[in-house]
Amino acid sequence: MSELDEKIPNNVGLSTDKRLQRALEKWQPNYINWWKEMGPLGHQADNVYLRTAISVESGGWANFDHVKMPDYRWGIFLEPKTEGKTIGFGDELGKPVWDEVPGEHRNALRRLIVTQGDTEPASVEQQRRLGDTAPSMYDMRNLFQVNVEEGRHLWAMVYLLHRYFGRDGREEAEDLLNRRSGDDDKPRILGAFNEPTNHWLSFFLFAMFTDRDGKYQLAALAESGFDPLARTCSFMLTEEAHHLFVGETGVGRIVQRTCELMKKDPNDDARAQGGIDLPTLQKYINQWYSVCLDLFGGESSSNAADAFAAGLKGRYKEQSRFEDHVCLEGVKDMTFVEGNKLVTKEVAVRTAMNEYLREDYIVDCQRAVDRWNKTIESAGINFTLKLPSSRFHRSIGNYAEHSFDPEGNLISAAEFEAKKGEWLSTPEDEIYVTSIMKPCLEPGKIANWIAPPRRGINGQPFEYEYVKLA
Ligand code: BYC
Ligand code: FE
Ligand code: FE
Repeated sequence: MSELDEKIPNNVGLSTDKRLQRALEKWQPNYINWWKEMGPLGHQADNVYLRTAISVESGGWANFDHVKMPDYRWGIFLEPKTEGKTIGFGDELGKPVWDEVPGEHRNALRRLIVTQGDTEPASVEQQRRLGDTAPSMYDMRNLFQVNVEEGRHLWAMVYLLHRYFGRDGREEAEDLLNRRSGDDDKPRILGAFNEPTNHWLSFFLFAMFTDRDGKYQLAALAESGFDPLARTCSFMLTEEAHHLFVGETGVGRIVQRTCELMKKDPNDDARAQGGIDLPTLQKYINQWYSVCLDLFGGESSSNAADAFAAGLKGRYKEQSRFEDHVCLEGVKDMTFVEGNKLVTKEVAVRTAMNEYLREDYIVDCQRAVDRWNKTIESAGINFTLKLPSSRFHRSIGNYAEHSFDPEGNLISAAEFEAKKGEWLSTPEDEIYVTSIMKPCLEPGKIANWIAPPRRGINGQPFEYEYVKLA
């Protein structure tokens, strides 16, 4: 193995691709500078029990060791190529997949890749201050694992830009290091990636809802007729599973602990016991879920129709779940606001592609909520967590300019303002939740507001020293 391949693990022939090497040689130091400036604050010298992908073979992408995050080996991996693969949907169905960027789709593809790439460093920026308030060493390690892998996902998109898009690709790759989450002048591209994530409740909901959007978007791009994009996204999905696990079980552990605290309290008041009460959790669910629904774009979208027609972005599990991959016939009923009423109209199937993806996402979210509710039920507590209507609190698409209650009823802006504090987290909730985020950094110990996990990472016990603080 060459020294370069050792430094940047890859299966893209980096050591023999001089052009790619030159592009990466320029970009990599800027990436490291970005990581040191915007990555986990105050924990760059810690030794963290991290999983590093060093090959795509089974086992090769899950190597565990204590490493300092700036020394993490960010690699470039594509799912191995399948010979004879054909485009799976759209106008070019059945033609061979593209190994290079087709000229007529260059701009659309670059835009998809840049939009995807932008989310990865954004999430690291959003989470950079969380290390100091980790509820346990186990959780701190999971946060940093997610962070380095989001860093690798940025590498994945930058590889595509460098390898397939020439000069403007290199410029876009630089810009991915220059935008900043929440910055007024140069914000990240998509809404949810500029939202503050100031405490671990928001972190877990982010990993639950926002990373889950990532799963669906990556799965849609994994169907792409542009084969390098499809293969890159397929491999990213193997890492994504852990992020979703962190989010879903993180919220699940909060629910469990809240139930325990309620039972301890004479008035069933989890807050009085220093925990996160279920109504507050519901508000944060409403907040993060609605912001993440926006990430799927408008319900009716000509951009989405064009991307499908061109064979660039498919549906979730396009190959295994659908028979008609052309979608020129048929319509989907969709709800619009007209005057002061909700009306149902038919939309061409291709134009509804964002909505189909969002619907699959919603089913997946509901499955997780049902599991949390089982915990509440088992504790004998009468409370049900709910996903709000997909019309509630939206900033993109059919419902953006209107107000809805969590059940999806159209209401006036004044009514929404009056009820907002019951439905979405308030500044007071933020202050309270932030106030209970006391770090708990002794191996085996856990903060009061969350239950410990059932098991540790990679067969290690919960008490394992997942992070050796510098
Ligand atoms: N915020 O036709 P429309 C992840 C814009 S997460 C702000 O309805 P379209 C991760 C849109 O650009 C996965 N602007 O939607 C998770 C368009 O602008 P123009 C991220 C928005 O074009 C956790 C206009 O509104 N991956 O990986 O179909 C941690 C109308 O758009 C938003 C991807 O998103 C928004 N939320 O766009 C780390 C995949 N939504 O044309 C990582 C790549 C829409 O009027 N992106 N706009 O200027 C795409 O597939 C699509 O671009 C979108 C939908 C999903 C964003
Ligand atoms: Fe990612
Ligand atoms: Fe992720």
